[in-house]
Amino acid sequence: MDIPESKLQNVINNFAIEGSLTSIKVNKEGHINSTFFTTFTNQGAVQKYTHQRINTLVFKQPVELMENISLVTSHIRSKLAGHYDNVEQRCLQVIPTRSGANVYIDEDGGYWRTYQYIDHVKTFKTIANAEQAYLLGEAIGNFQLQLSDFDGNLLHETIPHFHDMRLRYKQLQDAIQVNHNNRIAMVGPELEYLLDNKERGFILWDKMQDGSLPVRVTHNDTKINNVLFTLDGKEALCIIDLDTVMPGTILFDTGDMIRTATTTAEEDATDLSTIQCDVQLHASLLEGYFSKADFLTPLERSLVVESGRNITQIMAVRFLTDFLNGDRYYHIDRENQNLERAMNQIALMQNMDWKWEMLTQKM
Ligand code: GN1
Ligand code: MG
Repeated sequence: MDIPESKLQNVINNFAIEGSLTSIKVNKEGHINSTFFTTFTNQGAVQKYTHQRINTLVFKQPVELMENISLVTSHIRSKLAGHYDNVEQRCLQVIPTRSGANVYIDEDGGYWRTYQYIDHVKTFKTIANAEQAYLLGEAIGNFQLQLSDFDGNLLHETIPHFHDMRLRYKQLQDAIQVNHNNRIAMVGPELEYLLDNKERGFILWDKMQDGSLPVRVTHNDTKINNVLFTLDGKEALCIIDLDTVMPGTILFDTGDMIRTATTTAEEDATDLSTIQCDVQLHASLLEGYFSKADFLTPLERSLVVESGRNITQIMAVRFLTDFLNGDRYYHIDRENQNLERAMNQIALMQNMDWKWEMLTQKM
């Protein structure tokens, strides 16, 4: 979204930031919110911030969403305090508005928030080696561990049924009816594959509904580029993008972690021959994860590998749905990108199936 700089400056002015604004940069990475980075100078000291206009078509309860983030970050911060001298790199810090709120509402009804920018860190789109995979698994396990004593009832369910596969398949069926610009004609065997694999996809949601999987606090978007690493890549410091922190099964998080950390090609790659689930990365990732996640029930543990396939499936369904609806949900940079994303995810699922025995060997 294009927002005039004067408007941005006005928005930013409403947050409790001292000093003078010296630069504004647009960030293009996320699929949902509009993100801007700024630099301020205050009496010679440079401070950086991240500002986001929350996409209220996706996040219909922005105030509740920020309440969730505020609660969760306070909880994590209390765990970190006294143990690290770089807490600001290990946990998001919400910057309030000048009147002390978590969000600023602009004159057009846009909802904005500001975080302290976390500096001297980097993210990855794919994992380079087994060591990095281990660190990532450890970081997600640690995040879950930090929140394992947090009362999930305190959180709002800001996007109800977010990882409900039954609902996502229903939305796909509806999108087939919408069939924007007769796009169905462009969809090849992808749709058939997803329909053939439908039943298997219900396992996580159904087992959460029948009470056999415990409801805990979940991040719901633990893809690899939401994990901040030190510049030398030797430590995973922080999990960001807490927009979808909600009650759920932790398998949603192991699933997104496996989906994005074991693939040999990023989500937007179009050459399907490059997309594989790397067995070595998978093993190291889970080794790192289990080194922290010592609180799992036997059923949770037994479904961890399945969760990777499952969340890859739900993403394929969601991308294809959005393609058939005319790209109304995910930002795109090129035509047919959502179809290509769906094809990418299906290729990954198929490769996981192909390697299933190896992936489940040590479980
Ligand atoms: C969206 O905007 P981003 O990249 O943080 C989506 C996730 C998907 C992801 C796929 C609220 O997240 O569920 O896994 O794209 N977030 C929402 O890259 O729908
Ligand atoms: Mg997100």
